[in-house]
Amino acid sequence: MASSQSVVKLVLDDTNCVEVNLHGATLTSWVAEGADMIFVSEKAVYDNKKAIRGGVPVIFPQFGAWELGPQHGFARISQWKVQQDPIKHDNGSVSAVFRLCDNEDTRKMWNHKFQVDYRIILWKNKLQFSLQVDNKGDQPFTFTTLLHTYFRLPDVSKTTISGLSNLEYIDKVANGERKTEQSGLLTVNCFTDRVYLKASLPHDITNVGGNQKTVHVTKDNFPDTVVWNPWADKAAGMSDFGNDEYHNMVCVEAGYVSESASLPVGQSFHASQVLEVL
Ligand code: TA6
Repeated sequence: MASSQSVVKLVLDDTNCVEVNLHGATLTSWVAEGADMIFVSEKAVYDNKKAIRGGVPVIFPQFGAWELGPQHGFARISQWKVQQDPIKHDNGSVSAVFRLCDNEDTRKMWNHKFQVDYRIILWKNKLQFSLQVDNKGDQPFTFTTLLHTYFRLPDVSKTTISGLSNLEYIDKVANGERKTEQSGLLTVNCFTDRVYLKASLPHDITNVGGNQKTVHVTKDNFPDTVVWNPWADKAAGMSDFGNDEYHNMVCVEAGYVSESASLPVGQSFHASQVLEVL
């Protein structure tokens, strides 16, 4: 990691801690009971320009291709500020808040005044991400947003993902064809890029991290769940991703992406996800 990187650490104890890089407010490590649950590519670039390949990039104000700016918007490649330094609480958690506001660069792409506050709360074996978007301007605006979580896996072929059965999904590998999930538990075994709609049930992701735990994912106001693994061919074409790293990750992403969120002047949008090690 380049020395110019600013990294904030949230430490509960020596086996439960988190690291957040202010470039994109990208959480790059979540150690739960001594095991890192989050994947970051060994080829990730830390130049304060490119999105960090892995961790939990914050996608805002656009998920996917964007005619006004970079793919997945500008939040994950912006320098965020620490709004609240890590604080230990009596309830056994430690939290920090990161903030991104509009600036000259963002307004050139997307001419709206906004404030995004991103609170990360670490408990023993549990991690909460809360996003608040405030419209600070004099015009309403719409956006899509997502937490692009990369889970670290010993072996993707041994991981199942629940909570997707019978859901309609947009299959971006099949030109956006709409399909229905037939499997009760999804195991990724090929290039996978799907936006599951109305994904309101929790997801249990099995065999995560070095100690092969199950991570229970719950969401509030993130109606969609994206599942992505580049698999071999796409991995080989990514300079910041190892050719074989697709075996050791899957993205299960809490998002508000299939429809845009509308935010009137002076109003706030809230969404959150909780990851719990069972
Ligand atoms: O979340 C899945 C996805 O939208 C895929 O289509 C793929 O593009 C992935 O994000 C990674 O995007 P990136 O811009 O980080 O290479």
